[in-house]
Amino acid sequence: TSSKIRVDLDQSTGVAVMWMQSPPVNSLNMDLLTEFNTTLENLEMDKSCHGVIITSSLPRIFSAGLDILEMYQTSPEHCGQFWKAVQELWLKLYGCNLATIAAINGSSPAGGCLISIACDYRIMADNPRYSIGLNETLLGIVAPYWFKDTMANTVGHRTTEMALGLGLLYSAPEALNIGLVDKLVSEDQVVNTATHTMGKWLAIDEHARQVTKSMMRKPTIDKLLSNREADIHNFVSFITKDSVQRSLGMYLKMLKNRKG
Ligand code: CO8
Repeated sequence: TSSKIRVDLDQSTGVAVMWMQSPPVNSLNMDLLTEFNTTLENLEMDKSCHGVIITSSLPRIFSAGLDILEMYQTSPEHCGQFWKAVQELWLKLYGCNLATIAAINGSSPAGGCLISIACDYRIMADNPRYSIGLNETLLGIVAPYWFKDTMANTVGHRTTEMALGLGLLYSAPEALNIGLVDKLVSEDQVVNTATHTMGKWLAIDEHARQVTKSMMRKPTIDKLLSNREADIHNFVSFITKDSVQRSLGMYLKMLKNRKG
């Protein structure tokens, strides 16, 4: 099977770029999740790598989030394995020892937003047609507490309450306004700017940076670590409900009908 992530590691700067390249929309299916996790793990173990930039090689889309087809009309066993891989991605990325920057060069709903807010810094293309947010309620599903915690750690409690309650997708300028992203640049400058910005993070003493990051994030990570099995169980029993399956089916139909 062909690779869903391309990695460019610049040995002279210690900066790796992970390009998600899974058409049509970089939806996070089992294959992409698994490759994402092993790629990040390998980079973290590579002594020559100090920072990673996560971006998309597809035009207009960073990631469409979790692949709905992995949780629609599949077995409970499959849903459980899928969810474990999603947990793994978040645990690895939110707790990553490397400096991490999301170079958001397109739309980034739900799981795409989760990847972004799990990074240390976010740069987005300044196109108002691109949006980002945790829109789970629009699908009739509920973002788990660790999605919510990561969002609240980024934009605060009240903004998160409204964003999740209404399933808001923010345009790039709106996302900058609420601090969901840190910087907007023109589309063709997103990865360049990320590379430049990475220099600032790598100029900080590495141990001091890592301990500080861990201090900020460890309580949120430990909450899931001490509760992984229960979280998988909750997900599986929720997602396999008839009513939830119907909502997902309607949402998929809506996505297809949206086309001209
Ligand atoms: N999963 C599966 N298939 C998808 C997804 C997805 N997330 N997103 C798009 N597709 C499919 C479309 O159905 C379409 O299929 P087809 O070609 O067969 O009709 C194809 O990909 C291309 O999509 P579009 O035609 O819509 O492409 P556009 O370029 O017009 O739009 C967007 C791209 C903006 C990404 C748009 O596709 C979109 O909005 N997608 C849905 C995004 C979304 O809402 N994702 C939420 C996923 S749920 C999640 O990530 C967190 C779940 C937490 C679980 C908690 C449960 C307890």
